[in-house]
Amino acid sequence: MASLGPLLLYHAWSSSASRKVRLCLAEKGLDYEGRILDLRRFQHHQPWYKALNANGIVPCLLVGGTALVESNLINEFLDEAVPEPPLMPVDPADRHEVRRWSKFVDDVCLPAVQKPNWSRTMQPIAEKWSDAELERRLAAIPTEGRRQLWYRMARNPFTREEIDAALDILEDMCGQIEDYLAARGGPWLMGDRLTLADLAAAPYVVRFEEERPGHLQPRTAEWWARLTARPSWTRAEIGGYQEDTDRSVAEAMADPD
Ligand SMILES: N[C@@H](CCC(=O)N[C@@H](CS)C(=O)NCC(=O)O)C(=O)O
Repeated sequence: MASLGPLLLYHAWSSSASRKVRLCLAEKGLDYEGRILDLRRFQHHQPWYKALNANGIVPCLLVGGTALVESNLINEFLDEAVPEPPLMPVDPADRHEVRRWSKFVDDVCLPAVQKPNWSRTMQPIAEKWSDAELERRLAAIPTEGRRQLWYRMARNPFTREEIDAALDILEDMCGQIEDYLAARGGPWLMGDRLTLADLAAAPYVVRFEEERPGHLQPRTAEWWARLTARPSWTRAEIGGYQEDTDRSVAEAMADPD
């Protein structure tokens, strides 16, 4: 196996993007040191972290002295740097398809999953802020999109209808997984090999399963059982959403603000 030198992952246990990278590291059999950031204490908005990830979000993987950001790009980097086992297909059209899945997950499923997730973990904190504290918090957030999200948590939380519509989007993603498994014959999204597309979708399926249990269609349920039975699933330490949020809070406690 190619050696990358020491790896340091800044992440949060319940973060979908972090889970995706932990799955890839596990599939590649790579050891790494983990540093938990407590998103509810805004450790990701501190200047030292924004120097590593200018967007102030997790994950960030330090490889030697280089900070890698964006979970899909980190996973592609890992696949290129550590070729075995390969997690990208050989055929260019199939490689395009894997990237399309990764982009779809990031563009569509991530904003959807934020609605139940943030309502549960961020809203109870943000809604208590005074106007002065809100202004101070927003000033530390580097991107307009996340400023708007935190503002909504503080002053205009997601409605039940918005959360239900977001879960419908995740249900549609699961329907697309079913279609892929049918069209390509499984056992994985792209056919006979596990790829980064399976890893990209997995954190969103786990949240969908928690929010709407028992809704996976037959092929997707089998794919899901297969994926979660892999040693990498255990190694990536993906637990329940609340339990993983609490775990991040407890572990990050040890670190000063
Ligand atoms: N496109 C980014 C998304 C990363 C992301 O949204 N991370 C979330 C956790 S899953 C985060 O840091 N949220 C905290 C915040 O936005 O304040 C990636 O794939 O790395």
